[in-house]
Amino acid sequence: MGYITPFVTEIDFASGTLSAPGYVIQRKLSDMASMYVDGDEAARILADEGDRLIYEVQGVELPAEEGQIPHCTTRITAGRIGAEYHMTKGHYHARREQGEVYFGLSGHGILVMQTETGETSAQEMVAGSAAYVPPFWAHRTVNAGDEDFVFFSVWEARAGHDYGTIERDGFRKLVVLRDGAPAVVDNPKVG
Ligand code: PAN
Ligand code: ZN
Repeated sequence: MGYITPFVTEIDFASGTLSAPGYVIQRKLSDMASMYVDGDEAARILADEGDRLIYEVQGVELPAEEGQIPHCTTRITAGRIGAEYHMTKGHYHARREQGEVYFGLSGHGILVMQTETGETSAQEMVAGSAAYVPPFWAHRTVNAGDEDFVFFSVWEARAGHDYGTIERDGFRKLVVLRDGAPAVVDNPKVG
């Protein structure tokens, strides 16, 4: 195993900014337009308003080896594509038996999860919420508020990320604005 000396990272809870990020990833609407249920509205925004930042990830760089514990922040911007709130791409872990912990730092989110056998779950997250993503559950976070939603994630280094299954099949549940509030509804495009 790679030898790592101990270190501390300072995190700004409001923005998710790390004092010394090993990497920063930005996901824009153009990176994930096809994941929103209202594809026409995603295309209209890209054409009329230009691209927009949906979320940013800042993490520490660690070797992808047994025993290492990667961790990062995610900041999802506030906004919607049609009725659907800004969200992450979402994924299964490539090694399905690996779980994860999320910890809310600021704002209001909904953690949407599902299994390959058809179960679904949607958990509210605010500052101070520690959410458990059990093994075998795909996970996506949604900003259900009107300010940034920021959370911290901790997982095992060999979990790996399988984005392809969600890109192909989608999530069964969507988080949309309905009657003035966020609502978790069935995805009409997933049978
Ligand atoms: C999280 C996510 C992060 C971004 O750290 O990777 O929130 O979401 P996507 O990976 O779906 O783009 C995590 O679940 N890591 O395993
Ligand atoms: Zn994960």
